[in-house]
Amino acid sequence: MSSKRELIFITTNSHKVKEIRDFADAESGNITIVHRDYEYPELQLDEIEAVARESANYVREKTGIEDAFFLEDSGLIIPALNGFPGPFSAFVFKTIGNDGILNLMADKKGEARKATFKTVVAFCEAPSKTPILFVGIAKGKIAEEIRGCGGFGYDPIFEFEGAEETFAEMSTEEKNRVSHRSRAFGKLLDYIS
Ligand code: ITT
Repeated sequence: MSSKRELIFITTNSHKVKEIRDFADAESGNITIVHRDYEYPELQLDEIEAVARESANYVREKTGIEDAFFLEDSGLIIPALNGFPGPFSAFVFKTIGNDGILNLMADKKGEARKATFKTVVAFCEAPSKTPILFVGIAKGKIAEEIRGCGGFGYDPIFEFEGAEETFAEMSTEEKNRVSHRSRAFGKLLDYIS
């Protein structure tokens, strides 16, 4: 008989599932990630925390899900662009993409290229409980050009601080060692263990 605990992860993004599964296997071995590909509306709120929390509330109410689940909202924050694209990262990626971000950053040098990835995991333990949030960040900078073909989304333009490579030039294992997502999810693993 297996003593593994199942944890439902609600996302439409298969790359997120791979990263979370790999991290859970490496860190715990006791957690089975069950992927539910449920699409909920991309809420346009000012904070990534609010998007994660309200998305979890939406899923809880709309689906009537009884089991514990989590979802997460992530974004790229560029201080030199006043925090853009932040909570609007999904829309911005679909519209202007990595080339558009590089164009907006064309005149930014040195410190002005700093950027932060942020993930907020929202965990619902039971239908009657409000979501608990776990935040993870990864600091780095916007690369001068698109590099690498691993990862997804903004990975080809994000260089983790102190690293030569973009996230797209790293393996999943390497990205998981330092990423915003693994840091946020690691806090959830600590909470439930
Ligand atoms: P779900 O909401 O269904 O989970 P999504 O892809 O819409 O999937 P987000 O809203 O959290 O996920 O992502 C916002 C944008 O940021 C989206 O364009 C992603 O591709 C991008 N993104 C999120 N995490 C990333 C990461 O680790 N590396 C690079 N880009 C990322």
